Amino acid sequence: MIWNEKIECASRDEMTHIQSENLIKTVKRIYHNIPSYRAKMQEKGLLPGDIKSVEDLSKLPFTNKSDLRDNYPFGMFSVPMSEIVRVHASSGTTGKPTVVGYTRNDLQMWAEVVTRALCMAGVHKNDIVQIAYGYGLFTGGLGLHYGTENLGATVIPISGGNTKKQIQLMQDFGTSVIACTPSYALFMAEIMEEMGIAPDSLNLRGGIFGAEPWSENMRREIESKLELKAIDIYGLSEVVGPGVSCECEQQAGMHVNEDHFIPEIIDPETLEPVPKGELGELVFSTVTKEGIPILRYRTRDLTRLNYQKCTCGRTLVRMEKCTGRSDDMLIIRGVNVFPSQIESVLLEMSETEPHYQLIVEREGTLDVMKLLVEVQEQFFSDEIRELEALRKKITANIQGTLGISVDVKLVEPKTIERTSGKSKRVIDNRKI
Ligand code: DLL
Repeated sequence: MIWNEKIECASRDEMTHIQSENLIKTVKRIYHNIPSYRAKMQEKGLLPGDIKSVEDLSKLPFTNKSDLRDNYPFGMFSVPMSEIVRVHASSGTTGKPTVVGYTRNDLQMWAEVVTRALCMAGVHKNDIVQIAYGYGLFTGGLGLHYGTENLGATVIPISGGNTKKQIQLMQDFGTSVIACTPSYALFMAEIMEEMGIAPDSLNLRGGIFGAEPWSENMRREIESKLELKAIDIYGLSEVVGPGVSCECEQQAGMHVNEDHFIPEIIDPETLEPVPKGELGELVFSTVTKEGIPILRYRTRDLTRLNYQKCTCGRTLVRMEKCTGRSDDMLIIRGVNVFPSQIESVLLEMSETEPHYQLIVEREGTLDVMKLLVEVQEQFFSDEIRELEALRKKITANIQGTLGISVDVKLVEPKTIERTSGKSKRVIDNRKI
């Protein structure tokens, strides 16, 4: 089902028209209400009247995560606090969290885009949706919650963690759709196996997975272990939360709700837009938000855009699965390394689990990369020779893919920390 056919199947001309009208309003709103962004526009000699359509988007200055931090907590809000009905925040890795505020209209818009996303994923009114994203300041839980209610499906608001109970409720309530991070989905599959519960004894048919990067291999693993269709959902708190984009049942890119969030792809070095279809950093401008409208927000996520009409009938532009972030990309001895590449190698090997931790140290002037890898139970042996052979095999496979050496250490199954939220795959101890 397509939730809002008029918008989701609009022609490019219609979409550009809607975007341009709302962009003009948003630029005015921001210029008049957010002093820090006004100052950036003034620096460039720009007045709101200079922005006449989406064609002019690239004239505008960027917004960075640091702008939100510098204006902590509410300095980027464009309405009085009496209009704000909810706040969320994202913790980030360092410093103060970034805080976002929603007006009543914003919450309605957010519910609408999440509902569209769920329909894209093939969820319908009769589904029972277990929401195992964290509820709280994180946008995952409440974001999915209101979108699911708006669709009319049944919500189980269990939040993250308490894995055995999650599985028990799946059994007892007949959960048909699970929403959580992909790494938590894999963890649940592991616990299910331990509990002796076969996936076909459950009613699960769909999974709405996002909030962290995951590979196509990981998708296949989750789909086969949980016997469901795994759908990728994307979003970030600064833009709205989950529902910025989502895959449809074709699993061929995530449709961006571009009547609300206009995407651009830029070269993260030159900051210039890249030619259509090329890989680069994703930038968003929100054009309907009231609480905290944001122009040209640099997501640091790397992807490309596809403007072709999808076989599902939607014309909303699609973004490819994010291959990583321009800033979690590790540069090790001059080589760009994405944690997702390592994950892919491990998933291709039958002896290993996709649970790993990458520890980067600097010894003298040299970067050293240590990789802890969990070995599958049946391959974990007392024979040093066997383990050493396996270690060498993993090392060779990783080196073959990344082009740099890595010090692999095998660890016992289930020893790398699991979380119900975003997994922490990389520990970078270098002081650069
Ligand atoms: O993670 C919102 C969300 C919740 C999305 C639930 C999907 C499901 P933040 O905590 O602000 O918001 O983190 C945003 O997470 O810039 C990406 O780097 C990453 N991310 C989110 N979804 C995906 C995805 C939520 N599907 C940051 N694939 C983003 C890859 C993702 N990365």
